[in-house]
Amino acid sequence: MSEKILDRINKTGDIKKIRRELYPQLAEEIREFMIEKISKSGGHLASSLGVVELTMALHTAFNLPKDKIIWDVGHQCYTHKILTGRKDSFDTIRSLGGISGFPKRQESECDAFDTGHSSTSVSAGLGMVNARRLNGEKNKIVSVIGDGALTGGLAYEALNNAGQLKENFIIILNDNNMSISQNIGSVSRMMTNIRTAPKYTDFKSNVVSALEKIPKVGGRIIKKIRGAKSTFKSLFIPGMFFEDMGLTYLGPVDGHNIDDLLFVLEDAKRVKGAVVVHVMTEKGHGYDPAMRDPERFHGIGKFDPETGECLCKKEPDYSRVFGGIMCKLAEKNDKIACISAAMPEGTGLKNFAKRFPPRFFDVGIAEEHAVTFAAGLAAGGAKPYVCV
Ligand SMILES: Cc1ncc(C[n+]2csc(CCOP(=O)(O)OP(=O)(O)O)c2C)c(N)n1
Repeated sequence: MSEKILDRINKTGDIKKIRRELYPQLAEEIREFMIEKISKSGGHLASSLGVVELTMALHTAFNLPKDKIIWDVGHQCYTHKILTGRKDSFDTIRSLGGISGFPKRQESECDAFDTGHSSTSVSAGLGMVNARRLNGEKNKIVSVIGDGALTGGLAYEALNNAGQLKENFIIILNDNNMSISQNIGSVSRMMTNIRTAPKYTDFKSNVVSALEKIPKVGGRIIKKIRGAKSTFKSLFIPGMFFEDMGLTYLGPVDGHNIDDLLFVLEDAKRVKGAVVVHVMTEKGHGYDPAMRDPERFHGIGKFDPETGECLCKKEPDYSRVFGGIMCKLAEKNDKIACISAAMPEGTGLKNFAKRFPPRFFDVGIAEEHAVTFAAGLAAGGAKPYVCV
């Protein structure tokens, strides 16, 4: 049997010793490892499978633990744990006394921030950037936030604040077009527009390389183009929304292509101020059952790694009982409405949503908004239940 590259990954920084052409094989081995382990313990598999290459690129481009990576929610951190000396503890993941399924500072000096709740990473990262200045340090700070987490208001409060920043702060937008379920709302629609827009980056580099060939004049035109932000860029820049907030936007970039990721990360390091790197990933990437049903594999119990079939008992849980009762109540009372903050499945309300669509509201990962929205519904005579 040929030697596994993953056998050479035992502590933080080991990935940097692996030859670049072996990275795709390493990514495959990490996925195999993760699927095998999580099939026995259960866990957040689909999100972690989606960021294997992104995590490898981050660990190559940055120096941990000096540089800091803040994982939003933290459920996508399995590759990060594998690359930071915790591979051999994976048999204990999510069990009493074992390693956590989320980043934990007490577990590793490479876990920069304890997470769990969504949409906090930009605030936490911005705080660290300011602490860095106060301490006179020079390390890099990277927040990784999903498109689902970007439906949470807290993220915008932080982006609004970050727009004024004069020093480097890298925000990776991990866009897989999914929250736990389908992502909702206009931010999600905006992302789709960005994804389908003509590739600004390709266009830009084509124009620049064509102009560079023009002696003398070319350089001057390039400078002008780079300066003409609002007029020229708005025509082609998909991330104008971020640029208008005072952040630099780079991307979109293929999140499963490590060379492209490394290239854009080097660019991001040079930006003076906050920079959003828009990375496109696929939830569940590399494992057919998870790619077919990323929602089921978001947080899954024990399963058969060959088929992806669930091995857990189908006993009714609290959420399912609750969902059933809400349906019964709603049959009798047409004022009853349910509001979920991106958790229709987790709150047992999928069936309610299907049966009473006008009375079901998925408001995105936005609990504060959900509660105030419910107060508004109640003022209008409805009987709202906020389910988080
Ligand atoms: C405040 C809060 N509300 C709800 C959740 C439940 N939750 C965990 S992950 C997740 C979806 C996150 O989507 P995204 O950020 O796009 O990451 P992905 O799973 O797609 O990688 C949700 C709603 C949470 N962790 N925190």
